[in-house]
Amino acid sequence: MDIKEIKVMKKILNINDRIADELRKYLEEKGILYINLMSSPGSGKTTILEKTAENFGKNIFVIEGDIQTTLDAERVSKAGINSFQINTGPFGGDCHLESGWIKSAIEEIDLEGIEILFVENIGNLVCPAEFDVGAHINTVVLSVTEGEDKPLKYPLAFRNSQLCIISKTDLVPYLDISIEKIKENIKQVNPQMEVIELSAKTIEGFEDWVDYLKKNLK
Ligand SMILES: Nc1nc2c(ncn2[C@@H]2O[C@H](COP(=O)(O)OP(=O)(O)O)[C@@H](O)[C@H]2O)c(=O)[nH]1
Ligand SMILES: [Mg+2]
Repeated sequence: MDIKEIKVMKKILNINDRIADELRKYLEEKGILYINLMSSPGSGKTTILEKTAENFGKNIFVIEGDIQTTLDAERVSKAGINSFQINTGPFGGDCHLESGWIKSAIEEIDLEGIEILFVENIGNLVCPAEFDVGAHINTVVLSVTEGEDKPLKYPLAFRNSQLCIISKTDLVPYLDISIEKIKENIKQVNPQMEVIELSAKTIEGFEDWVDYLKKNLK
């Protein structure tokens, strides 16, 4: 029996990656920091954005990605942040955002005076990590309720990101979980990854996040 083998030696730059590179450069030139927030549903992304408006400032813009509803856009809008909602539901319900969709959104929004553009990616710890949206910083939000093993079980999101926010730290006393163990597991997957621990409820650790943003402004 003949077995045919195709060896893919080099990743061919696909359209998504090409647009992602263009976006990264475009926002760099405009002096706007571009951050992609990825996580499983409910880890606290939208709450972090609401509290970022309070603690960093309102000169930020959020592109919200969801399969259905404009609920998150409404929440950040109540917090005083301008936003743009992308829903994938009407187009097949994709579980991630692609760079072309972000580009189309950016063409429609006014980024004058904006210091940071956030993408709140669709809640899913798998698919969004496979699609470069052109962000300067990919961030994984991992809440303490999700368990210590998630960096090991979902390594791509951690490998393709520069920052991990360990969220909901106010809940640690009620859980059988060690933040040190989570950090060890992150290190195993991505030794370079920066880690910030915070609670968006009590605001403990939030100044580290605000400092991180200020340090990385373009
Ligand atoms: N105890 C606690 N709850 C939080 C914290 N951050 C978010 N939550 C709650 O977690 C739930 C999901 O948060 P949300 O921001 O919608 O998560 P998202 O799906 O990642 O955007 C909400 O009920 C929030 O009130 C936190 O720091 N501590
Ligand atoms: Mg959300």
